[in-house]
Amino acid sequence: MNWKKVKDYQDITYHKSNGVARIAFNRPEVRNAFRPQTVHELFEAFLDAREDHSIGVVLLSGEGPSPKDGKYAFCSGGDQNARGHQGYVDDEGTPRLNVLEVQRLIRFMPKVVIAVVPGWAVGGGHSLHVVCDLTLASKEHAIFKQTDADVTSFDGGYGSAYLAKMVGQKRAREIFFLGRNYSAQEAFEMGMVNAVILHEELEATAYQWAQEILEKSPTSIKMLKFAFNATDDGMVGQQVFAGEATRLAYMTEEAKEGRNAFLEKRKPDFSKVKWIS
Ligand code: S0N
Repeated sequence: MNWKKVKDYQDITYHKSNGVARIAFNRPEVRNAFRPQTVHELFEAFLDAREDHSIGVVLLSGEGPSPKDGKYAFCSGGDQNARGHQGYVDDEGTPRLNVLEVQRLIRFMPKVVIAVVPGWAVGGGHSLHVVCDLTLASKEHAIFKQTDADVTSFDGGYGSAYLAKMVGQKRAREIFFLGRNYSAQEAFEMGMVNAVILHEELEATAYQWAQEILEKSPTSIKMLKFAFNATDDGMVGQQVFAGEATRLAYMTEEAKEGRNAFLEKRKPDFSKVKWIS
């Protein structure tokens, strides 16, 4: 796969290879829980991947296993040690919930984001896998669990409402209200995991899925992602989809004429443009 490190981070790892970016939580000793520093780094890396025109697919995963007990994790959500009375407190004492900004970046970036789940996906970590476009899970080690109702820290956005679109209302309510553990196979059967993969093949399979996607037409993938999003994202979904439609319109002769006419201080001449139906 020949991953090249993009930058040294404290709480995440960030690599690129052949059109694919790989961003991974790197706090395996706390099951890859995120603190404000982690979220800040995640946001920066996702932004970089979004802006890099050579990147078409982003893999989001978790480093491991834990040096303490050998267990794997995707992410166990917000770091409960960093949680003060008002939220997750950063080094300057500011309470923050910026993980929702990372969710929106994943949701609205014009590239495919795949959650590669090697172990626990819990709480806000579960919500992150939900918001990714696809999820691949380790057959032996992935466990899906929602503890939000145990720790009074609930995701009332994509983590729950969008999950319900995926697995159905009854199942989503069960996941949140009971907070049980679900294996990769159970998560697959519910419709929130795309494939259950042997652990030792998980990373290579994710990379291969990414390469398959990269063979497709980038404009089609981008428009399809935003089309899939649009029905659930209301006016913002429409805005994102329509923004891409406008970008396509900019590429026409018609748009050139509109711009040139303004710059040349004349009436635009659209007479050559057909009213194609
Ligand atoms: C992950 C669990 C189930 C793993 O259990 P296991 O394998 O028995 O390991 P443990 O012994 O429990 O853990 C190993 C070590 O890791 C530490 N640790 C684990 N998780 C966390 C964590 N989240 N924060 C801090 N430390 C953690 C353990 O303490 C232990 O350390 P040592 O070895 O020193 O004892 C199990 O660990 C578990 O249930 N973890 C907690 C999961 C949890 O409740 N997470 C928070 C849930 N809530 C959110 O994430 C909300 C986040 C949020 O930002 C949000 C807010 C509003 C709207 C949206 C969101 C959103 O969801 O994004």
